[in-house]
Amino acid sequence: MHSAAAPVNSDLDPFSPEFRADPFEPYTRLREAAAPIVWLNKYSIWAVSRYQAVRAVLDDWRRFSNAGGGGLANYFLEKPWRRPSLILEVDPPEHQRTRRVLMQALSAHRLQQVRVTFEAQADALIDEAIERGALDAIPDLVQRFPLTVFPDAVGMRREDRSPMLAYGAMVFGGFGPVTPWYQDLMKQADAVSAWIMERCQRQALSADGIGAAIYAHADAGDIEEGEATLLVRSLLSAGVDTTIDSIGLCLRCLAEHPEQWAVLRDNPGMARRAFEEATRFDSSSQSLFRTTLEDVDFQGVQLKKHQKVLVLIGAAGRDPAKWPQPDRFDIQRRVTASQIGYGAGVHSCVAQMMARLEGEVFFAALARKVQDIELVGPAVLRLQPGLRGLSSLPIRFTRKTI
Ligand code: OVV
Repeated sequence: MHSAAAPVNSDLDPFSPEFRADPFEPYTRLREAAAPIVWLNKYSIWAVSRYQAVRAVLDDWRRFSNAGGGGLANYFLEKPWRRPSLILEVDPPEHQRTRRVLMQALSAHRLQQVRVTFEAQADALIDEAIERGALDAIPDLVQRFPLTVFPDAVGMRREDRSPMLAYGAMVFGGFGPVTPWYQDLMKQADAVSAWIMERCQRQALSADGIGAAIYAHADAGDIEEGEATLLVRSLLSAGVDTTIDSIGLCLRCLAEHPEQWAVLRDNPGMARRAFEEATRFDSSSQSLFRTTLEDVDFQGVQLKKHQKVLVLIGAAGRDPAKWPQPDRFDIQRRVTASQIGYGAGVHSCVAQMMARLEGEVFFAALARKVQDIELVGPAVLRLQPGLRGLSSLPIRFTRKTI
């Protein structure tokens, strides 16, 4: 006679400033724990961190649901702060219907059409940055690129778009715990949400953008008009901060690894691979959530129905069981086929080809124009819950001659 072993548990707090300042050491401890899934005492949630276990959870949408919400909040038990996303926070079969619409709106043909304007914008911003001398690359360069090209491609009008960043902070901060910081942030929620929802309406969008392509599916009867509005909201929620932070972190990787920068600078055609490696090594999306739909036996560990599971894709990207020398940033590494930075399974990032296009275009332009990247001050990470990203990256570029 014996009872099941007590689950492995941990006091680590993945939302604490200490953890967020350096998640990679605690990731190692979690991966090396004696079980493939670990109970986090502070939040009463499970966490997976090994590559194989992360893939197993993400590939198992029948038991690990998205309908319980994209963050720590459990929508099976509590009311969401905004209407749940029609793509992120639903399961198949509903999910396929909305996913198909976004897939078509973000088609390869569309990406090919926008590439030249992305390139022109990257060229102009990088030229300006080189001319300025020392600058804070986050506000003065990196933020401006996705904040220009992505809403332009969606078909939003040109105006001060900073409410998009405020909204993104709420959406991604809202995936973490309710703290005084979060409650303070949410004081602007009504005003910022109203600003966003206005821009998601059909009449606010140009006739030839990604937004209009989504509304065309409403005209075709594939989705309701109101669903089109919410799918545009998904683009505005997930489409700007994610790439800003990933491009910012990739830029820091290159600045801190001059030998890798030299390889890229001499081969601008490697820009896509450099961004791909940064998306493994240090990406804006470090974690996501699933919620169990039933009691689950996960590789011998017993989970109960409606429990939250933190899926640490950032830890999976550093798993030595999957990646040789995982803590080396190496732009020659072949990452794409096993990339986990965009998630995996039915919910893997629907706009990942757009994200890759932005990264490729940005770093190819940088490689063509810049000789040296000099860090002129300390890089500063945001330590509040939300995406991983930099608030500051003081840098000086020197222009390539010939
Ligand atoms: C992947 C993601 C992140 C944040 C928001 C959404 C999706 C959304 O669909 O609203």
